[in-house]
Amino acid sequence: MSKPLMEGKKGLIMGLANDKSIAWGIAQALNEHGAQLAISYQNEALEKRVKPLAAQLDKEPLLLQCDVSDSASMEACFNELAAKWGKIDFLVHAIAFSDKNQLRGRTIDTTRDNFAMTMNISCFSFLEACKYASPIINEGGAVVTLTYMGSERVLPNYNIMGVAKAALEAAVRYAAMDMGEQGVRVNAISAGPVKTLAASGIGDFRKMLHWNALNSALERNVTPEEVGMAALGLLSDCGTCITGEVLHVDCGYHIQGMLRMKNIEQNVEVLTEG
Ligand code: NAD
Ligand code: 0WE
Repeated sequence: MSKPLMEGKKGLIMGLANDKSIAWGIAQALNEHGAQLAISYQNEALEKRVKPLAAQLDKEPLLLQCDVSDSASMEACFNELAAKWGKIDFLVHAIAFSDKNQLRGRTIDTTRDNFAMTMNISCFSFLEACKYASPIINEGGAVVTLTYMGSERVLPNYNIMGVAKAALEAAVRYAAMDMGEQGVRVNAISAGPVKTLAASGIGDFRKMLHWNALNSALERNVTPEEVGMAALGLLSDCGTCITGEVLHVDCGYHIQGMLRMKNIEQNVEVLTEG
């Protein structure tokens, strides 16, 4: 391999839950390229899952607890990061949450409380993380967050999450202007569907994966490792003039204008089974 892309770079990954997490795919790609990682996890229950993953990295990571619904927890996390490391070079935000019971039915039935909570955790937390990262991130640094095509088009059951992701993508553009003044880039990756904890219990998710594979340009789904490689590109010096961008990492699903008839006809049974 030529020179590792992240040698000498340090940064924080927020949103690691388990080995299926997109954040883990990103952590592995950055680790392989020499990055030193800090990892934040939501609560003690997840600490148990995160520790054995942390042990698999080449450089021992700094583990921090951070519940993004609580500004004090967020501030404490960044204070500890600043105290231990001083400066960082990158930030990864891979966090979203909404009430599961409202990830079905009609979006217009979303409650005021769940609207606020969903926007708070899935969008505001990104802005607040950028705010706390701003004084400690080096010039030439970069931020990446994760979004989904449900921000641009209506997908069944994604509901208020789609609204929150549209806000997140706008937040990426505003944060890119703010942080551009300090030479820091801010981008989003719009990933295709991946079977993670955040996708578990979603009705018909298996069928959705199948549908995406049949209709994407590459006729398959993305892996967390591939999302990790794209994040590596955006966070490393491969991406030095890319900012404010939403990069689709979805095997080309988003360009599709009409379903692939041959594939649908051959898969009617699996797509319609109960
Ligand atoms: P995941 O369940 O592995 O990760 C979601 C993370 O959000 C978890 O680590 C969870 O602890 C964290 N989180 C939720 N509430 C939090 C809080 N209050 N404080 C701190 N952390 C909190 O699932 P994932 O699919 O890897 O999700 C990561 C990101 O990728 C999310 O933004 C999601 O919207 C996005 N995304 C996922 C898919 C997919 O199909 N899985 C596709 C596109 C984008
Ligand atoms: O952004 C996401 C996950 C969003 C999510 C999922 C959950 C499930 C568990 C947010 N909050 C919760 N809350 C829970 O309690 N994705 C892009 C994955 C995803 O979720 C969907 C999808 C896709 C794709 C929900 C409905 C339809 C499609």
